[in-house]
Amino acid sequence: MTRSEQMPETPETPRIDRRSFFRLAAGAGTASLAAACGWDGGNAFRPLLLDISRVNDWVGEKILFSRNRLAPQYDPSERSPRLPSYFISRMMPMLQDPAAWRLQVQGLVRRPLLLSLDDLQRMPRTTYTVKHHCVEGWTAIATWHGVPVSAVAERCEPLPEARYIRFDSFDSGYSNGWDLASAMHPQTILAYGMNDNPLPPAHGAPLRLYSPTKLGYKLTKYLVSMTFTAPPERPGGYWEDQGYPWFAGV
Ligand SMILES: Nc1nc2c(c(=O)[nH]1)N[C@H]1C(S)=C(S)[C@@H](COP(=O)(O)O)O[C@H]1N2
Ligand SMILES: [Mo]
Repeated sequence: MTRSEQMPETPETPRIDRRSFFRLAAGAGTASLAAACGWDGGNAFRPLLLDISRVNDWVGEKILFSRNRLAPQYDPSERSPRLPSYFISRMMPMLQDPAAWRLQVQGLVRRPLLLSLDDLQRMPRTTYTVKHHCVEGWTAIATWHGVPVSAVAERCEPLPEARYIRFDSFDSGYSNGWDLASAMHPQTILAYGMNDNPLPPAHGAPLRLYSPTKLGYKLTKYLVSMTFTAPPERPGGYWEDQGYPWFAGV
């Protein structure tokens, strides 16, 4: 992995005026919106990608978000030969005692849970081969294996007032806030496997959030807990707090 892939992304302040907001948003689904802008996930479009995500934040929350819109899947033969790894820490975050690791499910739930990796692997399993979009400009196709977040929600029984989930990691304070609808999307999973193998340390072992409908920085690696919250406590996130789009749909 190259040095630059590990360097923190520089926060930018993307600008998009209200008129282009409306022009871009009019009548377009989020996928065709990206297509209409000529975005193919290529390297040259980083600022554009950020702008599209900004627009999607608004489009996604206010008009077009559909919990059933599925991201395209690929054949395993289309996997990228190498999946770049990205983490903010200087050293790869590793657990001292992996056997003692548990996922804590807490907050506004009827049944708080403490789940081992075995527990998670015994729950409903989803596998998909999808494209990852990092806001820095790289994309990569990989296969992910895990349990849908919705299956965990079914077990912990969120209270009616729960609207968000905060995902926390053991990677020096990296976290992300998600709206409940995005978290309940069928392709939002807690992944413990990648490309038919256990999740490698570089990609968030033992457990990371994954979704092909969000930009990479929403996908919390090195998970330790998920906490259900209610408004006005919308949980922020490592990049979100520095001005990156909170909804961050692709
Ligand atoms: N804990 C933690 N999760 C993280 C990050 C991080 O630095 N720390 N980086 C995010 C970013 S910007 C991206 S693109 C993806 C990268 O996932 P990968 O390393 O498996 O390719 O993880 C996301 N999740
Ligand atoms: Mo990223």
